[in-house]
Amino acid sequence: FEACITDVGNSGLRAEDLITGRMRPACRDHIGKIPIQLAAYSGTALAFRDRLIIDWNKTQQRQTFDDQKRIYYLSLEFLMGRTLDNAMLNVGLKKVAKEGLDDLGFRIEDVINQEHDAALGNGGLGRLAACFLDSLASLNYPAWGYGLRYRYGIFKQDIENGYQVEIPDYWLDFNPWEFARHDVTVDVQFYGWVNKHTDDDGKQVVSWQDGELVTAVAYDVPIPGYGTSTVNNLRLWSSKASSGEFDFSKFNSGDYESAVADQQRAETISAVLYPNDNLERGKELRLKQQYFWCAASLHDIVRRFKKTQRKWSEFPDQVAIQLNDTHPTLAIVELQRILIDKEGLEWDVAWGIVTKTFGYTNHTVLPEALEKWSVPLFQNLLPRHLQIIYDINLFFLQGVERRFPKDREMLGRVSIIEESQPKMVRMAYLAIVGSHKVNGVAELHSDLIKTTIFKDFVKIYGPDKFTNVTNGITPRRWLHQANPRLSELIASKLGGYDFLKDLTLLNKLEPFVDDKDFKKEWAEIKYANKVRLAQHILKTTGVSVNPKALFDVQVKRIHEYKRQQLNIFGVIRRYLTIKALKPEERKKVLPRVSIFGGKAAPGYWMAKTIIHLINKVGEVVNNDPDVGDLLKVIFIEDYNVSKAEIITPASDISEHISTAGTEASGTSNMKFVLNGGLIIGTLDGANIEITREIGEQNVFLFGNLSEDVEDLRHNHFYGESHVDPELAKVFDTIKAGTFGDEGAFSALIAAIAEHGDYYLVSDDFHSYCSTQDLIDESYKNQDEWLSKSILSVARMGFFTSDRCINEYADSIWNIEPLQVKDED
Ligand code: 26W
Repeated sequence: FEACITDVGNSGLRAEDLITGRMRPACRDHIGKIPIQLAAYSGTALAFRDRLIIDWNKTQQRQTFDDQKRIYYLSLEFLMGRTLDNAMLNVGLKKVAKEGLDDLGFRIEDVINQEHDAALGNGGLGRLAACFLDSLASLNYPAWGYGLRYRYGIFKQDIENGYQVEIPDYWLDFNPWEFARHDVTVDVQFYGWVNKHTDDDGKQVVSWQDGELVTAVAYDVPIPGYGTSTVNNLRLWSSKASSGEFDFSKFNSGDYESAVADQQRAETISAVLYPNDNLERGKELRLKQQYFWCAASLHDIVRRFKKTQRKWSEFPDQVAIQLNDTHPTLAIVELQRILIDKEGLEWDVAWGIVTKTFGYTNHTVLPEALEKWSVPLFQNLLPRHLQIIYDINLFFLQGVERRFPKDREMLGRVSIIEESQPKMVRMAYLAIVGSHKVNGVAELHSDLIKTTIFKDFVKIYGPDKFTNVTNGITPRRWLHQANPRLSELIASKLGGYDFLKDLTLLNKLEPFVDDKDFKKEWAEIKYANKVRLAQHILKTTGVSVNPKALFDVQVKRIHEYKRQQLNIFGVIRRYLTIKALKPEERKKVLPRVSIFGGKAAPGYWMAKTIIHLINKVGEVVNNDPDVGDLLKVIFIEDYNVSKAEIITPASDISEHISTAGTEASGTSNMKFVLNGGLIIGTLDGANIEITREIGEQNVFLFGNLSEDVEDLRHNHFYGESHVDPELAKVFDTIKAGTFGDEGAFSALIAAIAEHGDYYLVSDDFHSYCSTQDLIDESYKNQDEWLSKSILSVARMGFFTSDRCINEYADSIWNIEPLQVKDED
């Protein structure tokens, strides 16, 4: 593959030639010898990249010259997906490229599809970071993203005999969107010991000595904005053995193997993205990744600040750092360390600067996801940081004690150090103490963190430190790119594409809700999107689905709290209902295709069991002649960003059915509604705000409320047996071996029937099923359904990540956009 690209380069074929069609005959011959679509992709990508570089340089110069406050977004995950289509949109020459490629005999879609997804993330948190980068650039904010350049992104998922199999995702063979900056490196220290001594002036000096060094090398990725020439920077760090570290003595003495092993150990740090979503496992390599990335980023930020020769007190006026969950919390400690150990500031002065600089976003209340690191692990890997954490904790607890002298238990509850065996560092508490603002990602979630996991901190700091910024999505990728025909139809009514920059303009669609022709086109577009998905399903699974059926989609990470098991149990009930009907009664049944997709963490056995059950149900249902087209069950392999771009526009109903109080926000709910799909959901996360915006009559809500969840759980243990009778029938069917070896699914059933049903599957089952029945009825009235779809889209303006970024900028970062003048 690499050779092909080199061939393109050696052939003298200029990237621009591919686009404009001015290809010399010699090149035409040459290109015939290599995988032609790849050559077309690389040529097109390089051409657009050339254009981006110019604006990228200008933007960086402008931001340096202007020297305004910048926002640095620290995230261990950036789930970018593909870049070419987005680059074409933002550069604004997609039409030219399309025509050029057409002339050369290429379809632009095929060329776009050549690109490997940049899948440096697990799910919601990583994709949110990618949407934020898009909005920051589109709104001209001086912003940098900082992350890790994993050699392997999230694994590729194969399904074999109904089981998930993980394949490594090596994605860097040819990546035209990154620029190695071998001139930008940082040496990062690990292990070693702390030396405290008094210098000649009687001042205490602390230094961290020995241990090992690993070098961080910067790779820069341009982030173009839409409708502006701003191109921001995403800097990803890659690890390699430090040149000081590569042990030439070993090498020369013939100990070649161990010299190479050292090198590999260094490279391991940025080798692979941890595939756990919402589960903390406490692995040393993960802590190494976190420190490596925080230290390199902080060093870079401080280096940039120092060039301006400002006083340290101005640091928070120049720098805002946002922590995307607790993963980058060490950045707080690292900045304090730099200021006191290296720059010689007094503790209190330094700490004042640190707390004004950081903001922390919480993305989950699940207890198993809250990061804790064992003190002995810390002591070994980052001895100086552990001391600083102890000091932060000491001063914090002293303050708490003064304020709440009577509450003896408070200290133990809020301590950054948990007094367990072994002791643990509670990263969320450290993040709160070290930040000036803490935010949740949807209203309910922000309320929940204030009343549950962070309740004591609200008492200590007062409510103003805690705020809400409801998530959003970029309409450029999730409407215009994913659903070009819908975007075009909207633009035709709104008089242009301004809505892609100001999504509230969508409300101008409301008057068209009774426009017959408009509705017809709206329906045709949905149908065409369903046909496209049906083709994908046929190609990848061999199952033919009827695009006229209701498409019911649940795509997201597989997790018990997201309740794909509730969905598949509902599907089994539907299957049993159809089977029990007489042939003439079956004619009245509305055909449905239940579509699932998503990855399970490799070590999450229960999630893997759910995938297995979905596939086994599919095998039986899809081949049952009694059922035919009335029900199909599909599991789409390897769900990722580019598949989401095909799936999202094709749904009639999508499912957002987490146990109330468990899904912090959800963002796919927003994507589906923005594409004219309706949703079935619980009163959880952003579903609540979506309902408020688009109107209750346009959402299918069901299930228990978050305030009742605790009591219900309690009842499961102390009340009588609770399995819903309809659900019990489903369990009996599974136990009878209808879907193969019943033993394979016994744990899934036991979790509900015997082990307390933590996620309230049985409690919500009845309400879920009757709401699904209501959906069938509603879908039969297509005219009304279309009205709901149009009205919903018209009222989705709030959920753009542009609004969200403006809220962060105003209420947390205190930064202004940097206006781009025409002559720039
Ligand atoms: C330490 C392991 C780990 C890894 C990832 C713990 C937690 C995470 C993430 C915080 C999980 C995540 O992606 N959370 C999702 O964040 C989205 C963006 O805010 C929300 O929309 C989702 O509701 C939330 O589950």
